Amino acid sequence: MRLKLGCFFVGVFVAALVAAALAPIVAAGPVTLSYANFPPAPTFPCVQMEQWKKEVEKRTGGKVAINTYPGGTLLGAKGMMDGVIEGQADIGCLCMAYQPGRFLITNATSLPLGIPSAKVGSLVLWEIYKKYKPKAFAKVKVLTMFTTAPANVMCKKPIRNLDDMKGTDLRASGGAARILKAWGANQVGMPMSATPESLQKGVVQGLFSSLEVMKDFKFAEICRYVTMTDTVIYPFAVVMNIDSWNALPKDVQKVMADMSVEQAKWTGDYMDDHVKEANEWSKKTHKVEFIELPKEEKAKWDKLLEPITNEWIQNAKGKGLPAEAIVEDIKAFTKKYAGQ
Ligand code: DTR
Repeated sequence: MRLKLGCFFVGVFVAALVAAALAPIVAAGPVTLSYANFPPAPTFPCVQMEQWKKEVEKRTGGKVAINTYPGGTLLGAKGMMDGVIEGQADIGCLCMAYQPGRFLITNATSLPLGIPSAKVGSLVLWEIYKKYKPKAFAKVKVLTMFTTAPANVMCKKPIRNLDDMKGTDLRASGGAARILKAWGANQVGMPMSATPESLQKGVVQGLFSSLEVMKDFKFAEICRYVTMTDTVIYPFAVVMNIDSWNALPKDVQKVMADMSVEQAKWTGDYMDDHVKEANEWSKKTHKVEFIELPKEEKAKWDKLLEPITNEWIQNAKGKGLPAEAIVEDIKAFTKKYAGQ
């Protein structure tokens, strides 16, 4: 009896200890994560961020709460990767074109290789990431990747041929910058988030990007002409601080990892649909003229882009990368996904 009573007290004591140890965990509620993004809330990188947040919170049954920071309120366009590595945000969304040398492999998807849509681009990019596991991402957990729809020229003046293009101040970043130079424009580099002010102030006359920005940034109010080139996509990545990732419960990690491709596809679909909607809106609301280049003219534009892929191959080879294989893979994956 005495022994039993002793055991009872020891049991109560141990239970109390365990309860005390667990109390802060239970009381702390869900794991809270910060998610930084550089452009304003209505733009597509932030729309996909909100979609991901909603799904993760739902699928983890409230175990995780994500606080989103659009508009560069936590980290800006160029500081995103390092900010996440340093833990200033748990998660961050970055446009790889803004640091072309740093993301050499994944930026190969923005070579003029004929990726026809954001959906195809996003799936191709994810395949390339998975296959080559670039060192640039060694210090983070990559949650997903996606791309824009192909880029076109938006301008204050009509651009109908290469002569119109010559010397025009146009904004673009990364691989797309090289393209504008090939066409004879005066390329000005800056992140998308800096573009509205530059257009307002007349620093640039237009820009080269996917067309959803005509609506999301209201560029159609200023740029009344679009020249259709459907040239290259811009790749994006969503990365997570490695310590924040390692601290997550395994089942939460699984929810996020399982969403990688799904999120890439969702974003691609959203982007492709949204471009169509933005084009209709631009025509209707601001009478924007969409200029289709005649066949012979388009052939001239395309010819000027031919050396670009070769240049990239030479540069990447010099850095010890299997450059030709990467380009061939991008073409093969594009064929696979465009055919579906
Ligand atoms: N085309 C790239 C990336 C881009 C396209 N749409 C948006 C919206 C918000 C931020 C970036 C982008 C660019 O020109 O920067």
